Amino acid sequence: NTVGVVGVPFSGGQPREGVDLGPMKIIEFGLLDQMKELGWNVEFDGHRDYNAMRPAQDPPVGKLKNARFVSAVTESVAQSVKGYVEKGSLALTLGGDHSIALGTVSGTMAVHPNAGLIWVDAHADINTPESTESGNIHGCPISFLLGIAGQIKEFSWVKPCLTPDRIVYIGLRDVDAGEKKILRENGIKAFSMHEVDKYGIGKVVEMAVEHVSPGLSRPVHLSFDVDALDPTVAPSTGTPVRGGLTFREGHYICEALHQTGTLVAMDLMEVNPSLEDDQAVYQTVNVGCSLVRCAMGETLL
Ligand code: DIR
Ligand code: MN
Ligand code: MN
Ligand code: MN
Repeated sequence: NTVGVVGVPFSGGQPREGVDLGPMKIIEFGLLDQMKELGWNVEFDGHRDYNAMRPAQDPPVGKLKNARFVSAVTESVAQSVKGYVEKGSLALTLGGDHSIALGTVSGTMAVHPNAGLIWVDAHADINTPESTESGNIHGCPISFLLGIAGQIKEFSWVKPCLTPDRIVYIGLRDVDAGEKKILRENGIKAFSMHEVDKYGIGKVVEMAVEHVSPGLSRPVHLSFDVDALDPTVAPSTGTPVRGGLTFREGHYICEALHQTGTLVAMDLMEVNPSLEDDQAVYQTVNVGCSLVRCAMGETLL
């Protein structure tokens, strides 16, 4: 088993500096060796320098901030992820902000056009260029992937590659009014924290998997925003929201997805080592690595 690690030190999808340092911190913490200890062959081509891709001028495109920069970086990420997935490796992308998933999911879908997407997040990240209040593209990747973002020429490389029946959310609790309307109108399945409380995480994951990969018939891409976890568990992230997943609930999701044998790609996003104190950063990086290990087969017994 081979894992291809894509480190994406990029923060242009949101305004807070430092989330670009996430991949370096996670690798420094020892994730590559930890994966080797689990029996994986690890390919890592080093941290990219995306600064060379920053355009000299990047004025807002409608409300969207840094559109050209986000587009260039995510197009490159899509190629990297596609490369790993097409040779049968697990593509593991370390962010960076969640706009990067525009690239990772595009890369997976280029190889497995029918793959399911499990999006674990406090936020729905499904704003359109019209509905976004912040203009931050990390709140928008799903709308582009679904092809409901309209034609934005700066993102002409993005092919709609996702259908509303192949995405499911777990952990939502901070969804904009415009996003709620989009979720409703498209009939998108979502397990908010309310459903996690109601059914328990075991049942939620079972239902989520069955939704995007009925009878385990489709490969699965897991996109994990660390802010899905409660801020007491993962404090060092740009947009923490209280009332999140417990340590065990987050890990259970990863363990259970590993057990399905369907995982072809995973994203770990929004770890920001420049927020909060050293202890909070350590805790967040530590839990991030631990989630990845569980998705790669680490077990309690
Ligand atoms: C908000 C926040 N819905 C936005 N989104 C965040 O900016 O569109 N996503 N924080 O991770
Ligand atoms: Mn997100
Ligand atoms: Mn989020
Ligand atoms: Mn928010």
